Amino acid sequence: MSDHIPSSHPRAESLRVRQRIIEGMERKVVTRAGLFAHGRGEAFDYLMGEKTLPSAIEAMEAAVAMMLLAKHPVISINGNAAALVARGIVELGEATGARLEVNLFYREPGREAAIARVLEDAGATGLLGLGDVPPATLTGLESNRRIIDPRGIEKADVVLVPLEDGDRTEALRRAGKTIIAIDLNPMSRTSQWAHVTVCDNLLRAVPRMVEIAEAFKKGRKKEELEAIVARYDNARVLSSTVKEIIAFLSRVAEKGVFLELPGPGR
Ligand code: PTJ
Repeated sequence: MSDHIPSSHPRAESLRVRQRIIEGMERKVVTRAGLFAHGRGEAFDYLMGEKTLPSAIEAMEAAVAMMLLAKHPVISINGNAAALVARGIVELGEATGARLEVNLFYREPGREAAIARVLEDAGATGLLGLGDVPPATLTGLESNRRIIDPRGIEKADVVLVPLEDGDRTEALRRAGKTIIAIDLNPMSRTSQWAHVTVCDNLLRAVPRMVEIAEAFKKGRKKEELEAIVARYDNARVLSSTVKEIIAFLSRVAEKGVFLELPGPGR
């Protein structure tokens, strides 16, 4: 089907990404609501010019520093994340020492296995959240996301939640975890509840965070990582994100036309 997207199409990359989500849905990796979530993300990406904003880089550096300093970092994975950035997530886990846990909002028969397959094909080992041990429960949450792995999210000190529901971010935070979110919408409940919000497209943010992790491991001492975390303030960074979006939109408003969006990748 993606063969039908001509590479000369001005939005070819965006259409290919959309196709990955659709194919993910056909293979049960992505849930139907994941299509809406993706469309919402696309709209916010437009509003930031489909580019990584400076505030997102600051958030990524704090996020990576937190993950490298953590005792039990975990990356929580849902359908959209697996369909879009499976390999990147595996690399981020390797680069930061984080374990990978499948955690779904919409638990439908076959989905966990389909997501596990995609991740394992991308090189994942030791996946958590697959029901091979009795699960633990996150208190204060009624959705399926309350079902967590006792070896993973339950004992984690830092949890990265790419594309998340606000109520679980809140519940995880109340459970004493440090939460890192990747979410294109700076106003979502997840963005507002997280300790660190990377307001960027998963497609750009995850590979960039892998690069940052590799660079930090080579070039930064523990105290330097601690200093990055200590000076980070999510409210200030989210406020910068909104100002950067407004500045971009003001430039578009001045020009009247703007046909130079690069596409969702890098
Ligand atoms: O796979 P499941 O069953 O766990 O379900 C996953 C979805 C995504 C359906 C579920 O978590 C959901 O309904 O999420 P929401 O509440 O729609 O929130 C999705 C958020 O992710 C929105 O704020 C979007 O703007 C944002 N988003 C969508 N695509 C991307 C994104 N953020 C970063 N990168 C993206 N590519």
